Amino acid sequence: MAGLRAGHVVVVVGSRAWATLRNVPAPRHIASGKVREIYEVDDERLLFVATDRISAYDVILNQPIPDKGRVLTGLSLHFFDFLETPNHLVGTDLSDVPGLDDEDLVELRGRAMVVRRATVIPVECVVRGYLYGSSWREYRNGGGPTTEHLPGGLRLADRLPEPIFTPATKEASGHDENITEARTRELIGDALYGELRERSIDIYLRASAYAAAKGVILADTKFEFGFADDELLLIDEVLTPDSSRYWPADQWVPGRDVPSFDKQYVREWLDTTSWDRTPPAPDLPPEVVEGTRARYIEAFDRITGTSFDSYLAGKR
Ligand code: PZK
Repeated sequence: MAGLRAGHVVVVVGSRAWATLRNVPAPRHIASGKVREIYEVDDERLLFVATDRISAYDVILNQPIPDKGRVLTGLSLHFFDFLETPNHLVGTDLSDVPGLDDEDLVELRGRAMVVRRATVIPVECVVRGYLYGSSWREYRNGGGPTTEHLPGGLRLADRLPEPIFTPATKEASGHDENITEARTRELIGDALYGELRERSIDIYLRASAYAAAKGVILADTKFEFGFADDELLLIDEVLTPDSSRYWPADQWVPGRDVPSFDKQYVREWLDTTSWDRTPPAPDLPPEVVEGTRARYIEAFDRITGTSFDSYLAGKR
């Protein structure tokens, strides 16, 4: 949130307070992800913010996609509600978050969640129902951590006999590294491994059945969990297009690449340029920004069965 600045004071002219309206320091910035930011609210709570930044081919593009962060936050809220599994969401009311001015509230509308502070478990809980991405590359190249429990003879994008739990660790490089079941058990212990696998696969099964009813395949997804007061909570964003691979069901052909719901449009434009996929990316023309935004909103409407406009209308 560029815009959270400390040190403003209320200016009183006559009996009227105007202006700048920040009589409390701005929330302290805690962490930046590629496309998300976290701020401190108090000892127990954080402000989780989804920005409009977008990455493609692992590079952050120069142009934000207006409302992308609101679409992703709306999808996370939708699935926290649908799943009814213990999670970190406290709410979206920002009126009792100290240090936000009117400008911040406008910027944050629909894109911020107040969440419970948790101790983050250092394992990304990936569930895969289809063979794609890094798992397909491991499989094709003779096997790796994610393929140790798979049968032979599978093709790219094949549906797996049953969903598999394929944890990864966040590396300093920013890339996730797939790790074996044995390595995961060493890192977090057998008891927690069993709980995370069961929770993750259960959530995947329910979310993928939900998506299938809307004509959407949830190919794979990544969850994070944390502990708060000894309770195991689902944290982070959930089942968004940034944390999940969503495919239009009618575009799925085993053996072929499948276009991603949200990013295919911008990737196809990038592929028309001579860009070598190293930073910086080429500037997106306005019509590509607008077309990408439309795809995110279409994904929201299709997956939630509601409208993004009605979601926003409900946020203040
Ligand atoms: C937490 N991240 C990932 C990094 C981001 C997000 N409920 C929580 N309690 C404590 N810590 C976190 C959470 C959550 N969610 C998540 N880092 C810390 C991350 C950078 C930017 F937006």
